[in-house]
Amino acid sequence: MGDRSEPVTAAERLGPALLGRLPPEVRKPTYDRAALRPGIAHIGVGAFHRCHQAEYTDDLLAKDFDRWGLVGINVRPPRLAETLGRQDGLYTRLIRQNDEVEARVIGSIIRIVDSQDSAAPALHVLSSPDIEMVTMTVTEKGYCHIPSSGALDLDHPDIVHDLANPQAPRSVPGILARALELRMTSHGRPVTLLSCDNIPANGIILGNVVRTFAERRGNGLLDWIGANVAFPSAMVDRIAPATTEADVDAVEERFGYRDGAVVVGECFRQWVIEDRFAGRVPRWNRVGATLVDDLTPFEHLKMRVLNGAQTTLAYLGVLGGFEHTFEAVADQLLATFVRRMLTEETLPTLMSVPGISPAAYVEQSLARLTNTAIRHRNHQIATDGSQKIVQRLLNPIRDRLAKGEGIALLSVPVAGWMAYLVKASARFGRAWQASDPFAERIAAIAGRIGADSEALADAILAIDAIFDPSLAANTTFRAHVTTSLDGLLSNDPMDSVRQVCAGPTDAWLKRPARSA
Ligand code: CS2
Repeated sequence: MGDRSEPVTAAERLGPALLGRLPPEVRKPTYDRAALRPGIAHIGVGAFHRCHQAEYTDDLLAKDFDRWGLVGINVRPPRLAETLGRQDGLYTRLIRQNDEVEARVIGSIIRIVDSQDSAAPALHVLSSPDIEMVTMTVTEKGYCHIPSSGALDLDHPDIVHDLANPQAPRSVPGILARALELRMTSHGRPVTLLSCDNIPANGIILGNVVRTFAERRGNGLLDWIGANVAFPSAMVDRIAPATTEADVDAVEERFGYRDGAVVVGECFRQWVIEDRFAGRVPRWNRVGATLVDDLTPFEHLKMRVLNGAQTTLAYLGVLGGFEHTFEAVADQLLATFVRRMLTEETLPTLMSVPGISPAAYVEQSLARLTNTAIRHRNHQIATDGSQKIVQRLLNPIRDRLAKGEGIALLSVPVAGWMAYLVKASARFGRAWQASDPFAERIAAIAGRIGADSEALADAILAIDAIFDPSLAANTTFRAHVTTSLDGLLSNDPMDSVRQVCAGPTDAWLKRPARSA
């Protein structure tokens, strides 16, 4: 990184005035930013959006200039005004592969809107006739759906609020339904709402939650949506961990300017979008995105393999004392476990994917996770596991059980998620702070039950918002989860991983459970 030549305070901040004076190794927008007009709105301007959809849009503007400027909206913290806002939407996107760094300033975000205190600023943008495409990365829990069924969670406090106050919504589904209502009653222009979150059939789930609101309005909104709004599903991929102070300092040390909105990602990127739109659409397919009729095989591949591996390494990694993914996958035991799980159990559940060899995809995914410059914390990936394990682990488990196939390996990270939340509870000494919508409920279960693994597993499996009752009742699944949880809560959690790796998995199931 070289020595810091000037104190931090002396460095100029990134902004339009600096664009002409950037160091030559930093790529910058080649198009006329001043000519851009708002066309796309994005909700949830985090590291992932800045590393993915905003970069694709920047590529498109460079290649095939059109007016598609992005308006970035946050309806939850952090506020954007102090970072991206001060920089006129400009930020540095670093691609890192071990010791190599590639830097580029992205120019596609032309306005930012902080709408954390009230939905009004977001509604103003989303209902504008200029906006024809709304993309979003609002995290899995932002959809306020029930993970096991995909339906809107009518007991969610924000949903209860929004159904009672539809004109001043708080939740993403409530905000979108209100924006559509405003569009219907003003200019009536069609729009595509494109989810870019890692939930299965994300377009269907988004459509479900928004339509549930519309139906209750009873003012023709549901029919208007049917005729004027598209909810395509999409699979998005690029590993882009939360930015750290060290990343911001690294840009300053290396390139000499201050950028409060730096993002760091890996080289790999992928975007597969269901070809079903309303209104005008940015031609992202001209810059690497793929349009398909059926997204399902792509999303299963990505969520079950890449995300399944990340989630497995995150829980087993934390339990084994590893901070980041790349450290967990460098451990021989965990690497062996995750490769066996993916090849023996996950791969056979995948549909054939046009143009991709699933076996090669597994190897490529594992290789991506070894990148030492991507410092993805296991605790970050472990966050909100209740919203992630259905698509990453439970769906492949369910598919295998339906065919009478073994699930000994895939059950281990499910128990890993349980052990992670149990160990975060007061009763188990608050080993770490866990963030998950079900953390409190599981802490209460742990407080009540203590160290009886079988009773713990029973009580957690009874949470039907996560575990479909027919899966929870399956005796094979229950037995594997209980045995794994018992091992993972022991003083040597890695020993149970070692055992399952050591031999034929059904022999492992016959091991007597450690007494609670
Ligand atoms: C990660 C994802 O935090 C997580 O849940 O598994 O953010 C993952 O890095 C992306 O889906 C990669 O495309």
